[in-house]
Amino acid sequence: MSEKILVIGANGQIGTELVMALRNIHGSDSVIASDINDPGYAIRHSGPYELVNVLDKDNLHHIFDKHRPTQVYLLAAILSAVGEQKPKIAWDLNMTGLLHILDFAVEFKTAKVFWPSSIAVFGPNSPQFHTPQYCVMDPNTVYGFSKLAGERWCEYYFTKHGLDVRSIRYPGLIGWRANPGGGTTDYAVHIFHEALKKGKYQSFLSADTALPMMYMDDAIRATITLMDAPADELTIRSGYNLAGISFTPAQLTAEIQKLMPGFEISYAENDPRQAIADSWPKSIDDGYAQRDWGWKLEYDLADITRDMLTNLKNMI
Ligand code: AKB
Repeated sequence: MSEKILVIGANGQIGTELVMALRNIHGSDSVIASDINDPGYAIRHSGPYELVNVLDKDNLHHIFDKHRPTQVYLLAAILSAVGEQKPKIAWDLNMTGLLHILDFAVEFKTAKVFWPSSIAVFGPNSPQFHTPQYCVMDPNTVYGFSKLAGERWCEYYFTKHGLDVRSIRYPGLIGWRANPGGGTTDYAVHIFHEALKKGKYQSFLSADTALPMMYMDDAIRATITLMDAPADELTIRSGYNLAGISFTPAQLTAEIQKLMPGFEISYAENDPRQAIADSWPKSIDDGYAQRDWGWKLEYDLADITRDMLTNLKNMI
């Protein structure tokens, strides 16, 4: 069957890379990029594009009717740090947007839906190390509990409506093609830009704040692998834990300094993102992803650092 894939939130950190990866696999005309804002050059000139506000139900219905997508990736969301500044808006976008997509996917018989969850579904009473798939989950950010509620909706639509929804609890994502927007893990991208521009960086997280992170190439590969996996091999319809690698700002700094010995780091105090990071796991157990769809990480911290600096050098 030839695919018609709709990616909503195509201009974001994941969307920018996922659209291009999907167009390489399925052909440009099969992947419709969409976002609330105009796309960047690469997306606009490599295939079809629609302006879509996921909260505009009538327009979204029209887009589903027009394209009849076989797969939908819903990536439009407000992340953890901005979510704390605009809690009601974040809840509305993250929840109402998801419910629109789930309803239209049922109505138009969309074969598969992907929706990103996050390590933010865990909270201060979740186990902090090797956090398992199933454990206490008491997220204390709006983003975190919108992701946890969203996972419950995804599993509910799978059970009640037979909708093939798939999801990953992404760690912090690091990539050079697009910037993250409004997250707590964003420091791990900003640090590379500032290292190359100014030779120094002030981290908004403390030196010893360990968080699970993943290189974008691994994250895109994980997403596509999960979406290609046989449905009957998937045992989780909420969101799969994905571990990535865990490191602190101090460890990332040391890795950058191996390639840029003069790079300097300082640490801000009292940044509100510190409390968010402190409520999240330090490392994750992703045994279910390994077992169900053969997940295996490729990029370690040294690989990420080398790749980021090499690619960003040509852009900055
Ligand atoms: C954030 O920091 O909010 C995101 C996430 C971990 O989901 N990158």
